[in-house]
Amino acid sequence: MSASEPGRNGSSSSARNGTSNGLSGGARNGSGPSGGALPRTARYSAFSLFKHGLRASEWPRAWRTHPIRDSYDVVIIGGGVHGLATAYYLAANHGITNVAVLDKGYLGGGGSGRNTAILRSNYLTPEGVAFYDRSLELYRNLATELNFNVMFSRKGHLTLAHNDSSLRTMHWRAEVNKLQGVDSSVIDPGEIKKLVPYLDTSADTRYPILGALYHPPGGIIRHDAVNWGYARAADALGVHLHQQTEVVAIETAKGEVTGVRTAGGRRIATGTVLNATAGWSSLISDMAGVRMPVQTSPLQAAVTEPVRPFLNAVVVSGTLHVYVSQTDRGELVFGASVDPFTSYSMRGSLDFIEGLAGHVLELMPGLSRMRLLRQWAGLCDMTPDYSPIMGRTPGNGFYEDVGWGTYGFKAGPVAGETMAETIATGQPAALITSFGLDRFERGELVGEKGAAAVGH
Ligand code: PYC
Repeated sequence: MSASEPGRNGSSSSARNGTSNGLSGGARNGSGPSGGALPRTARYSAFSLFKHGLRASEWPRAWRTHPIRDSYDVVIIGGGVHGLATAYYLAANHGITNVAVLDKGYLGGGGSGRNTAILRSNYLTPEGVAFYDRSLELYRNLATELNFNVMFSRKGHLTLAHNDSSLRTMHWRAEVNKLQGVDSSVIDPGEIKKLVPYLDTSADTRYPILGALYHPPGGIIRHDAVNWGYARAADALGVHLHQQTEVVAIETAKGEVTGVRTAGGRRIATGTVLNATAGWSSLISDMAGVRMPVQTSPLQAAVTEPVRPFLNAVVVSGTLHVYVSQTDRGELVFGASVDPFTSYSMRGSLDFIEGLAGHVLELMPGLSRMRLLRQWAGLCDMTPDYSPIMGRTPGNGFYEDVGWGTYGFKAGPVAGETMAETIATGQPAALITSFGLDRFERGELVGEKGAAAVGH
């Protein structure tokens, strides 16, 4: 590729191959859009499945373990979808491969494996719509890009309105979406019933359904597969993934990041640290001396036994504080609003499950005999305006990709792509310029509360 040729996704080849940030980018290792060959990795295909079946041979491990190096160009704290995607795009788009992802637990064990895997881009602000729509586009092509079946299922997404004020917000969102080229419209109860026959759309319920924001491109995906797909692809490009490696300190000298320390007593030298954690993001930021306007609350979810496919769309009701979708295996996945207190607890509560069951039955009385299998919680870092905090902080070499509230999983790919560009070039990527920490000083908030699935 010549120096003047634009790279993929509009990133310049100077950003990809060398950086104004002093990070050593090189030629890309061969990964690429639309499933270019990933080095050192067995490609998954019908043929390789057949071959492995015939030989009864083991599949190679999806990613390797490595000794921790004394130094890396970039250290990413947090091995969820954001951290893994950033590592992947640093390597794939910018040729920066001397990268470590550190996680205090296991890859995808935090919010990335605890969310309800709903994808959508029907947000309220132009900035939010453009950002999440790029994520949806990346998600749509992810299976091919990563050569990993992430089970994206474009079911369509319905946000129900049970009163005039939410109907007004649905119209508002639909108009903002359309202006950004995103397919959303308000539909009436008759059309809703056709899409989801099991919904009680009659007028004599406690909260009659007046209409819905219908967003056909929305859907669900298999969240673990997304994490594993990015981990495998990042590993294949040379990124080191270190699980059970908790960061306990970030070292700085004269305002510049110089390294991190792990709970195991290791010092890792680096000039660039990305905080891609959820739940503990404000504690990690504190280590670099950066205060975050973030409060952490649990968000609970639950899953039922599998039943035959009957639910053709993701259904959300803000008034009843519930969302529900059916996985390809047939389970119903439910969630609600964040718990009304701050906490780091990831346990489910009886109170939640009782409220959830009552609300689900108001929407779909036919589900009264379904049995719940499991419930759990994840941690949501809520910001004052429900938009994330992304980009470089005043501490040189310290980057933030935090404050995702209840939107984090949806944003994984685009957060990875834009943070990789921001780190590689030293300039905020165009899609994240509104999400900097300094917006709180300037009072230029990006209010996305109105696009929350349910009231929080
Ligand atoms: O914003 O669609 C959403 C959502 C669903 C669950 C958590 N957030």
